[in-house]
Amino acid sequence: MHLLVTGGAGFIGSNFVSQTLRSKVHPDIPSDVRITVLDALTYASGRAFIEADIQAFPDRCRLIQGSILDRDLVFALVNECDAVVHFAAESHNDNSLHDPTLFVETNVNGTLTLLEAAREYDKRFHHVSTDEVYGDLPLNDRGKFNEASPYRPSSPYSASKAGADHLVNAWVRSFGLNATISNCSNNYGPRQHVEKLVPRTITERLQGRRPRVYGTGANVRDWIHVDDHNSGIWDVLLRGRSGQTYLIGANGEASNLEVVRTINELMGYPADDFEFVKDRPGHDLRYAIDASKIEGELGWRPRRTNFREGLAETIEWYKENRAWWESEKTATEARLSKWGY
Ligand code: NAD
Ligand code: TDX
Repeated sequence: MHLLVTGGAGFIGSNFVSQTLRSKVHPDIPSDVRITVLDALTYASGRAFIEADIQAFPDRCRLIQGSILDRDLVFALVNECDAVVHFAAESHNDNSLHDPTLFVETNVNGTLTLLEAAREYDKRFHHVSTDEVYGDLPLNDRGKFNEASPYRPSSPYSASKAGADHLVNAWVRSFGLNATISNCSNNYGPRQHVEKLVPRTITERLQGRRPRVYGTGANVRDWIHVDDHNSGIWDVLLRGRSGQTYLIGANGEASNLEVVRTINELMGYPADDFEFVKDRPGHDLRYAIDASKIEGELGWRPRRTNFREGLAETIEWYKENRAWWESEKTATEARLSKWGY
């Protein structure tokens, strides 16, 4: 099996590539799977992770630096592979509020280019999406998103991901493309860019500053370890039905205050040693996933459900990998502080 993994140098994609080559996260990964990573290597990527994989598996992994918007390149690479796993995206909500055009170009037009290539060469296509396409849920409520939830995206980022989802479904219906979508909740784990809540909080502490909480900190996210997300992607890739959407989530609801307090405690600081900063415009209140479809139909189960333990491991990873994130940290903090965060 030859996979074309777009965005395979990013947070979730690079974990997917590394774990797949080592036959981890899922028991049914074909032992001869080969991977071509197509990644533009933007600020959010970790080239070093893929280079290490290429060194460990020179016959099974390669990296093509290029854009999913490059039609000739995309068509050539899709033609060579058996299936596309599409992670590539601009992924940060705050950035999307400041440069929406880039998000629409990458997330919508980039997906369109890939879909056209998959249609031309009749390839299996899996689109990695987010629960944010469904907007948000009320705080202090027990309701959850499921596959029938209406699309109601709030930010330019989530609107661009919603647009891409609609394109995928239209290519199934209109052209008979063999395609699936997974919409996952907030991931955490190693290799996530320092602009996101968990790594930002950890690395602020490691550089001697206090974490920042947007608004009141009451907003709830449904946390899942990146390995559990990737095991779900493998289930959908191997056994998902074309035209179907599968929601992936691990019952990991926590408010931002709870996340920051837990990281503070795990790192030896008083729980409430953080600063409140301004709120994100249009800030989604709460996400929560009902994963019963992927559990019932495909037998997927999350394994890394102890969030405190997962956070402790993630903290260790950031302590041991300063060289990777420190180079991005200064620029990221300059950007976020300019916006009042
Ligand atoms: P990320 O920002 O860490 O990585 C994105 C990768 O895409 C980077 O390596 C970047 O270089 C690459 N990329 C960007 N533009 C490109 C282009 N034009 N051509 C080729 N490559 C390009 O993102 P992530 O957190 O790993 O998210 C991966 C996917 O999963 C995204 O589609 C995102 O919407 C989705 N998702 C993320 C989460 C989460 O919590 N992080 C949750 C649900 C879904
Ligand atoms: O310093 C911070 N303080 C803070 O309170 C940061 C960086 C964030 N926050 C808040 C904003 C959100 O309520 O924490 C929450 C999480 O923020 P992000 O890490 O920016 O993630 P979010 O906006 O929830 O989106 C993430 O999950 C869904 C990913 O970035 C998306 O790619 C994914 O689709």
